[in-house]
Amino acid sequence: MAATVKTRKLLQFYEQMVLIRRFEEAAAKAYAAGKIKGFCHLYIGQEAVAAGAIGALEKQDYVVSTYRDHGHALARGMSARECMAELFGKETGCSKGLGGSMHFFSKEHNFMGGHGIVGGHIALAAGIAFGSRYKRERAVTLCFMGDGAVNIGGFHEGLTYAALWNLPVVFIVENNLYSMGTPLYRHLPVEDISIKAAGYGMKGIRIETTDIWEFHETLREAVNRARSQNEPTFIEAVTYRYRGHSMSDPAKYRPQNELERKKEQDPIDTCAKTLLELGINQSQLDDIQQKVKATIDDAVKFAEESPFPPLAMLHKYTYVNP
Ligand SMILES: Cc1ncc(C[n+]2csc(CCOP(=O)(O)OP(=O)(O)O)c2C)c(N)n1
Ligand SMILES: [Mg+2]
Repeated sequence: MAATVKTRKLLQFYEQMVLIRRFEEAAAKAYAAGKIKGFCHLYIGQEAVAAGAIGALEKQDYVVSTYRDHGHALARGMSARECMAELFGKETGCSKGLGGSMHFFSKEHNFMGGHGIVGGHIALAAGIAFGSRYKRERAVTLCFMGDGAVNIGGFHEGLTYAALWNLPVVFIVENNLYSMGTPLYRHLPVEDISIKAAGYGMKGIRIETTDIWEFHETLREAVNRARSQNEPTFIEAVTYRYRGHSMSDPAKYRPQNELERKKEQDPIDTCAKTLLELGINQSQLDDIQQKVKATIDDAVKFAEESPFPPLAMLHKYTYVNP
C-alpha cells in the first residue's frame, strides 16, 4: 500500500482511538458525578482492537459487541453525542435512553448491540451472518467477545454453525487477560485461545500487538476471506484494559507494575510514533487532540441538556408493535 494511503488511514485511526479514550475518560468523570447510572465498562487501553478491526469493514457490514461496547460503537461511526446521551439515559441516545452503557444499538450503522450476557451474542452473530449469506448481501459480520466468553455454551454453538455453514463472520476475542478480577490462567486450561479454532475446522490467528496497523492488516485479510469465500476466522487479539472491569472495580488484583509496563506499549502513543516517522508533524497530532476535545465537550453538553425519555416510553419497546 502506498505510503500516503497508509498515512491517511493511520491519521483516521489515531483520531478514532483518541476519540474513544477521551469519550471513556469523560464517561468516568460523569459516572463519578452520579450522572450515569447502572453498569459502565470502559474500553481504555483496547482502542487499537476496535478501530483496527472495524476499520476493515464496509458500510453494509455488521458489528456485534459485548457490554464493553462504547469503543466499538464510536469506531463504527456512531456519534459521540448519541453514545454519551445513551450513557446519561437520555431520549437522544442511540437506544433512546432505554439501553444504557451495555446496550448500544444503531440500525443506521448496522451496530447490533451491546449485549449484557457474556457470550449470549455469539450465536446471534452467526445468525446475522447466515441471514446476509442467504440474502447474498456480501456483508461480513464482526463479532467481538471477551476471553471470559470462550467457556460459554453460546460460543460453541456460534462457532460450530459459522464453520459448518461457511458463514461470512469474523470472531474476535479481546483477550485482556482478565474476566472481571479472574486472570486467564484461573479459568482457561490453555494460554493460547486461538487454538480453539482448530476444533471447529476454522482458521485461528493469535495476534499480540498494540500496533494498530499490524492488527488492521490481519483483520483486512480475515474480512476479505469472509466476504469473498464465506470463510469464517477466529482471531485472538491479546490486549489490556487499563481500568477495572467496571466503574465499581478498583482493580487491586493486578500484579505490581503490570499496568505501568503495559502503558509503555500504549496503542495511541505507538500510532503517534509511527505517524511522526511517516513525516506527520506533532502540531497535526495536537490539532486532532483539540478537535476531539471539542467533540467530547459538545457530546457531554448535549447529553446533559437532552431530556429523559417520558414515562409513556416505558413499555413502548417491550413488545413488537405490528
Ligand atoms: C452468562 C453470564 N455470566 C456471568 C456474567 C457476569 N459477568 C459480566 S462481565 C463478566 C466477565 C467477562 O469477562 P471477559 O469476557 O473477559 O470480558 P471483559 O470484561 O474482560 O471485556 C462476567 C462474568 C454475565 N454477564 N453473563
Ligand atoms: Mg477479559
